[in-house]
Amino acid sequence: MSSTTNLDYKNASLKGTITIPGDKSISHRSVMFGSIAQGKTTVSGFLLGEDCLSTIDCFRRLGVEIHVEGTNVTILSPGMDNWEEPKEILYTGNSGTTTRLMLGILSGTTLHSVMTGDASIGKRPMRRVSDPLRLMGAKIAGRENGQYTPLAIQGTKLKAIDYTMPVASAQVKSAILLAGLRAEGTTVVREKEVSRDHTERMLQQFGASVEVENGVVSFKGGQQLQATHVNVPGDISSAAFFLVAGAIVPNSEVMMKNVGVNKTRAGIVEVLENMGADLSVEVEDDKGFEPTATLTIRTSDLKATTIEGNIIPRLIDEIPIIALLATQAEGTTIIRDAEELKVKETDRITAVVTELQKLGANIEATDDGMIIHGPTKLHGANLNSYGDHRIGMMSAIAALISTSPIEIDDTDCIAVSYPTFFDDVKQLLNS
Ligand code: SPQ
Repeated sequence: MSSTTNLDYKNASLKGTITIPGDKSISHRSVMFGSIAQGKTTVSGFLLGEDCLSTIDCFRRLGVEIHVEGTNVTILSPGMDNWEEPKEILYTGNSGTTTRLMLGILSGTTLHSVMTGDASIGKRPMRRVSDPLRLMGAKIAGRENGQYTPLAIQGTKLKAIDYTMPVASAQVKSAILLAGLRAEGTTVVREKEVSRDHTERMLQQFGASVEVENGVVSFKGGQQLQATHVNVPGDISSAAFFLVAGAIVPNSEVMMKNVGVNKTRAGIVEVLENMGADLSVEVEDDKGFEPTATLTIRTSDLKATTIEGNIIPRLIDEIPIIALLATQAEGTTIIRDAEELKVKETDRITAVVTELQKLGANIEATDDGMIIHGPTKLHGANLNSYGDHRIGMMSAIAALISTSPIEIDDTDCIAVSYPTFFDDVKQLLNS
């Protein structure tokens, strides 16, 4: 347990423009792909969050030279086939994306490696990745037959599989596709509900040929990636906190430029629109590998909604902050089909419901989501982040509308995805 933060925002109002830091999912992948490709890859707009720094650290241990200057990153790689066998354990910190995608990448090398992360990573399921990788021939050992870290990987020759995803997960899909890079044959991944597609887009950006049709991704093994430049847009999952804040804090207007609005990530925009939020979306770039937009949100009269089915993977990380939004909407909001929340940095159904109840919200947990009756005035309390960045930020945004101060235990975890979060809150309050 670390830093406790006491937040006392009386009569808050948010005004101004903020720059949302780089997308976490794309930043991770830029380092992974830049390390796989031989030569020099440059990245701009990189997220300096702890999770992405863990990814950089892992690749440095594999002999990849990586320089970070502000949000610009230069990757000088000997290419995946020339990586060094790591002498130390690869430490993935709090990052599920690093752990699961690295598992796929390392499986197809000739190297022996061991990966581990923090206490939260030690509880997150890895069989969802190690099982399909083993079908490809991967040699992975770990606690409970490869379910939990530490994981030991003996790289080996892989063969392609045709895999139907049992859960909607971009991490599982990406791990299989990345293993498919060095597999013999064509790897096929079938999704019932489409999850974020940054891996498919970036494979193409690095010169690979990938087919995507009706939720089926096909990718021929043995392709060499070509080093390139990656421009990382602002992270919609981070923007989500200020989209909600702008909608629920009185007298507010918040503008965010250069936010990634890839359809497989932007479910929160649809939810805000369905709830009647005063939101404008001005598309800036829809030609590049990742589309971007300027988002402007103003204080809104909100009505309840139902969130279920195939939108869930497109907003899975935004559900904690959407739950707070729903406490301020007229009527009953239902969130279902979101059982994946239970295997994130913490059980996000239990954490969200417990913490919002402490503030006086009328919210109950269900097996696969939550039910929220609104609107309710929220009051102060002592909250726990459970070491989960998204729960920490949801709690801090709640403080902007609570009638008395909110104290949050362990806000250091916010640095995992949004190290400048409190600076941006301050900037909007002072504008
Ligand atoms: O990397 P990590 O710890 O798994 O991060 C989270 C988050 O809230 O930042 C989930 F806890 O985001 C995942 C997301 O939930 C990032 C991700 C990706 O980059 O591929 C995919 C999603 O996970 P999943 O399990 O649905 O594939």
